[in-house]
Amino acid sequence: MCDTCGCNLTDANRHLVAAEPRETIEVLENLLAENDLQAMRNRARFNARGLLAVNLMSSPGSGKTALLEATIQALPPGVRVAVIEGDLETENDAARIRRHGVPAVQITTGMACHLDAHMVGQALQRLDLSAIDILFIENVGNLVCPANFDIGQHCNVLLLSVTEGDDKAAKYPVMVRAADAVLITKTDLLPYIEEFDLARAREAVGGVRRDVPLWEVSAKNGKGLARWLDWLTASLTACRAAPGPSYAPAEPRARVSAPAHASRR
Ligand SMILES: Nc1nc2c(ncn2[C@@H]2O[C@H](COP(=O)(O)OP(=O)(O)OP(=O)(O)O)[C@@H](O)[C@H]2O)c(=O)[nH]1
Ligand SMILES: [Mg+2]
Repeated sequence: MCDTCGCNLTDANRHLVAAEPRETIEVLENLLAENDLQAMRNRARFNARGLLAVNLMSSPGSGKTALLEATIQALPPGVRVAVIEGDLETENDAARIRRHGVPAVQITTGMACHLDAHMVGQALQRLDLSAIDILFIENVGNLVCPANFDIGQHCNVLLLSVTEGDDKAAKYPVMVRAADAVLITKTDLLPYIEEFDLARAREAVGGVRRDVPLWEVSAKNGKGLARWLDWLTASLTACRAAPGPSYAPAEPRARVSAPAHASRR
């Protein structure tokens, strides 16, 4: 499906890759290297402004936009927020965010199943970064590819909803490995979905990463949001305490590590 990350391989074109694997790998490596360079530029811009960039990842419909809407309403006054929305098509999610009086830029990726650093770099030109404390980037709904592309974010937040089943962390471990925090969403539906076992869901996450902070939240009834908001505001403080304009990660793909407070939870 995706134009750039290699997941567009099909039975019809697989022989091309098999015939020339080295060239294919080289092309993909070059694309990733270019992406990483742009991601560093994005991150340098964020650091120059002292803003925290949070990348939200999940499968389609897990509640990323709903969580953002609830977060916008619940954040302390004075924390200025903007959102970059990624979807294959439509302005729907950006429109939902703008209804809360928050600036939102919609990226429509067409065929691409993840955001890349160049897309985000272009979207940044439509935002006043000096007027933002936390920039949320809602990635395209997909439980694989978004984890592979650095877009300049400081932290990755993975959403797993109770409607998806409790085994997703085990089946899609790449996402868990990339996550700085995991949220189990739509917990207000737990009484109606007997098959979902919270303990099993936690075990599935813990089986991949023991140290990742994990909370249950409901955007609908607001339960669990307080811990998420605490983590966000503490992450903003930690991010601002890091070196500013001249900051650049030692390794191109390295993210600013999860704030120290996060791993203690
Ligand atoms: N009951 C309940 N429904 C929720 C909750 N969060 C989201 N939903 C519903 O789930 C559906 C999908 O929510 P979205 O916020 O659009 O999900 P998304 O992850 O942004 O979806 P994409 O952008 O398409 O990937 C909507 O009908 C929401 O109203 C929740 O906490 N509880
Ligand atoms: Mg959405």
